[in-house]
Amino acid sequence: MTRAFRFDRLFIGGEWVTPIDGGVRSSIDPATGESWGDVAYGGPQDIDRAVAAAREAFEGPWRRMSPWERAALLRRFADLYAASVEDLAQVETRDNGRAIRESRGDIGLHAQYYHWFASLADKLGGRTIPMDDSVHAFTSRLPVGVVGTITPWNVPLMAAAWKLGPALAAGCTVVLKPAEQTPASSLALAHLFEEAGFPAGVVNVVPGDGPTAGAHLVAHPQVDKIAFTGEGETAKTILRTGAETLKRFSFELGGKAPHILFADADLDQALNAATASAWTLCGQSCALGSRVLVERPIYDEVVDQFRQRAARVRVGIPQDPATHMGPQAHQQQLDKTLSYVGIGRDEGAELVTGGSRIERDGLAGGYFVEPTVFAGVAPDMRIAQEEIFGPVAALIPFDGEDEAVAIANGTRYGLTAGLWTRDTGRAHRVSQRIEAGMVWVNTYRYIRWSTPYGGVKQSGWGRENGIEALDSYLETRTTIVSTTGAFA
Ligand code: TXE
Repeated sequence: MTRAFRFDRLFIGGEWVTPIDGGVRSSIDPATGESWGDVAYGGPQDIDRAVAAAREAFEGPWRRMSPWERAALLRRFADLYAASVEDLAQVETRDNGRAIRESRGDIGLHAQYYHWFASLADKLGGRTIPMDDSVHAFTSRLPVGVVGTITPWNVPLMAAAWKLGPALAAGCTVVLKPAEQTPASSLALAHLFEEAGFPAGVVNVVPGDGPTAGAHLVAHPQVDKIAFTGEGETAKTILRTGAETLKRFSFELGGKAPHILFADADLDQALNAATASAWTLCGQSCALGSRVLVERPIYDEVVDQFRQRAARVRVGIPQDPATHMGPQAHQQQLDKTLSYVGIGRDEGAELVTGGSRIERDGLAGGYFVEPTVFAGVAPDMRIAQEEIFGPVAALIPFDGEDEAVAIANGTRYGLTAGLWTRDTGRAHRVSQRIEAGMVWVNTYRYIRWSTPYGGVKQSGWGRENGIEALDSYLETRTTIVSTTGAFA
């Protein structure tokens, strides 16, 4: 690592401060199960300080700054981010166990998210509304104010980029509370905001526990909006906590994505995507195709290919560039995944391969689990309905388009979906019928700064990325000016 980040302080009001009612505790390396360093976490009083700093910055220097100056700052930050990819990737991989080759690839894209939103910061105009001659009516777009961003442990830096980019471009200020399991990379991010020269208080980073620091941020009357990524049940708790202050919410809440393989697909490409999607990030991403729907004529071949390809996944220490798949990010997630393997067996699904913790030399202390494949999965089984968040593929057979669509839509989720076919008409027919915020055809998990991302049904509210992302960080004000001075 070339850059020395410090993790034992909170970043509030432009300063590195010791927690008032939090503390400092070990962060666990999921590859060893042991502490790798001390990280500060905040309590409610620290959240109060951070919100006060964000409010002051919002009312003062940030609001006074012209949009093109805000854009320039965001670009400076993005350049620093681009120059720090390796350092950030090392921190994230140490803290959440993602294979370094994946961290480098993913984090290598983030600077462009910030650049793209910077380019929108000075283009957020309103519109003129045609009326009669007696009034001039127009709208303005205004920042919602102080935003509390609550992020998960699977992709802390990506979740931060998706929220901070549009929030800062819109003119909001931010209190970022990363997940308690993986707080370090968000504190590294704070160093870059400091170095870029952002006014004090525009971005504050306070790691902390969900039910204390997180809940306090949600309830805070000086916070205008919560941008959250995490579990659906947590979102419902957040809604109840935030109801008293009627703040704005955006939610990105996971999925159980159908990845549909029709018999006429380019099978090699489809299998590359479907197997990568099963094991990327050790299965810990809401976008992954955890339900693989396979048309009956190719079902046996696909099951066999999954078995063979699972055997070729290199599970290992995440810092090793040769490693494909690291450990689960923390002990509870490992336990959750293993418990779902038991559930799948009890439900009568066929365990084709995997399903166990890996305890061979060098990996014994970590939270490693085998790439796992279930065949003969029925659409209503729990392993086909509930988000496991582990490297577990559920292979479900189907006959024809109608059944594929019915199975695809048969969960409470609706985040992403993929389908593979050489039939262009079918590609359009089926993709139009799928209940999901994002549908990929003959590709999978293509996500960029400019492509709106978010869920329907219980997968979320609102969109991240794309111009649409700005909507949830802006209010519309309508101004009506009389041209006559007469009250009519
Ligand atoms: O998520 P939580 P968990 C899914 C995945 C995983 C499961 C559990 O299936 O196995 O959720 O993960 C903060 N008020 N996803 O329990 O609890 C918490 O501190 C305010 C899907 O870790 O939702 C953290 O910062 N904040 C997902 C954040 O919420 C609270 C990503 C997420 O934690 C809070 C992660 C409260 N009362 C898990 N309670 C996705 N959509 O990608 C917790 N938090």
